[in-house]
Amino acid sequence: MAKLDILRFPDTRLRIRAFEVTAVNDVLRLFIDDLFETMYHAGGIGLAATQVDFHKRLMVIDVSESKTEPLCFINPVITHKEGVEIMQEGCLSVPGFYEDVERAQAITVKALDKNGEAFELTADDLLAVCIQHEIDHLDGKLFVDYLSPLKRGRIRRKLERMGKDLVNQNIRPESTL
Ligand code: GNR
Ligand code: NI
Repeated sequence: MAKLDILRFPDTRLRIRAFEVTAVNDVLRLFIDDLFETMYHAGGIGLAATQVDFHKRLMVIDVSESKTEPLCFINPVITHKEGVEIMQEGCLSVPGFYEDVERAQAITVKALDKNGEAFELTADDLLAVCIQHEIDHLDGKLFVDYLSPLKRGRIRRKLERMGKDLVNQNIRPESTL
């Protein structure tokens, strides 16, 4: 297992649109383990492969308090959206910043699990928001893209000014889960 480095906004590699996964094999499963390890270590509730500079459509989530409900989504597609919800979001690639974002309140998503088996899941509230946030990453999109250019610019400049070391050691978004 290995903990991977998380890219930070405004790194342009976060803008790459991830490719479909074509084979779910042992090599991919080892990488999925690394994604979980990286997410748990960073204190996040989700992590998309894009955030560790791996551009395949793959993401992991665990929104449980106990951190014992790992979910893995390969080639996820949202098939239904319902309602609207505003939630304060954070992102491991935008450490230390939390802003309100409007998304669908409930969704249905279909994907492959880590055994390559298709499944469908209906989710609402935090899990629904997290799934939408992670799929955005796979499309090269960040929650700051929903903010005003003024707010986004401020966040960008602050993150550019703060040292990478300071950010990685001291600021983690888990405080707003
Ligand atoms: O840890 C995270 N918390 C969070 C809170 C509200 C909405 C979305 C998220 S996802 C984020 C982890 C992350 O950056 N995933 O890409
Ligand atoms: Ni994120």
